[in-house]
Amino acid sequence: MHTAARLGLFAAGAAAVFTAAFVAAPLVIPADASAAWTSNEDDHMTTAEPGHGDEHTGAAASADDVRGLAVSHAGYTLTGLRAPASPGEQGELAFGITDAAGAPLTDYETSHERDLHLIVVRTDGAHFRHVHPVIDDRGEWSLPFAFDAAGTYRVFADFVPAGHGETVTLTTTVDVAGGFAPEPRTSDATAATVDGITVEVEGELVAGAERELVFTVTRDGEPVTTLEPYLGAYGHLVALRQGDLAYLHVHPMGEPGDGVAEAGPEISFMATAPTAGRYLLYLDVQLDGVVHSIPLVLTAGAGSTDAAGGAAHDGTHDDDHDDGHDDDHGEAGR
Ligand SMILES: [Cu+2]
Repeated sequence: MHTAARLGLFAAGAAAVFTAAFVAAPLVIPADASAAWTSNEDDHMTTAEPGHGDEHTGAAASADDVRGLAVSHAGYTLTGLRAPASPGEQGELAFGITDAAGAPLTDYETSHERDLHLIVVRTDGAHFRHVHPVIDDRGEWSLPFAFDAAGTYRVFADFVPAGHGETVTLTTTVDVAGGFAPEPRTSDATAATVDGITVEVEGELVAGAERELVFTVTRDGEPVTTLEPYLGAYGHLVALRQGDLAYLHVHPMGEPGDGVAEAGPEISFMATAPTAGRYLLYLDVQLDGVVHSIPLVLTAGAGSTDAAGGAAHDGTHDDDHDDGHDDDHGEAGR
């Protein structure tokens, strides 16, 4: 998918070489960052970098890498979502995808070993689920489902329509009744432990540039080297932009059996953050037949001038994040 675009972005990002050391991104991004994503109060001149297409605006750059903001895209529409209405209610999550003619879409291309990937996450980033519904002969996708907490959830359907050749990510919301206790992600989290499995991430996210993120998996302090293939890789990474939960372009480096990718303790992904700001990462790994989702949080620094709507904070360099912005992410430096 988007091979040309991806290569182009990779070339743009190649100017700044990936460094293993985690660099704390010092930008202060307010919780309501939507304004900051489209404008910038800095009085620096926007400086176009040689070699970057001048017409390649932030909007164009973002369009390649931001998905999952619309219920309808490229003629495909997510319709008829049904879900349990309250926490603890055992029910079914079901929906359909229609094509441009309004007919149910029944032909899909397998991607990452499935015809459709479904992500369900509460809007504060909590209660992430990555599941795989099954389709019936009328084109309705469904799976048994129960919410474990109240709140508003975003549902993402990620799929490749047969003959379309590109991934489509559609989204809708579902409200689950009851008392809602928000769990906002107010700081970066470069390490987390779930089910006794600890994951630590190294690498940085930079607006408009592809970067490698390396995740190290340990259990009881010991490196895990027995990760099992899951969805065609040794891990699956979902990255969402805090604020609008835009769905990022992420792809694993290598696959089981390629002679390069190893079954841990390190697994790598290439990720492109469309804009500066905080991102919610969810790494799925499979161990002993069980899939575990580990949530992490990273802040992307402002990158090249053709990202973030041309809102470069300093046109003279891409790699220096220590430019005097207050740093409220002290824990990010590990
Ligand atoms: Cu999936």
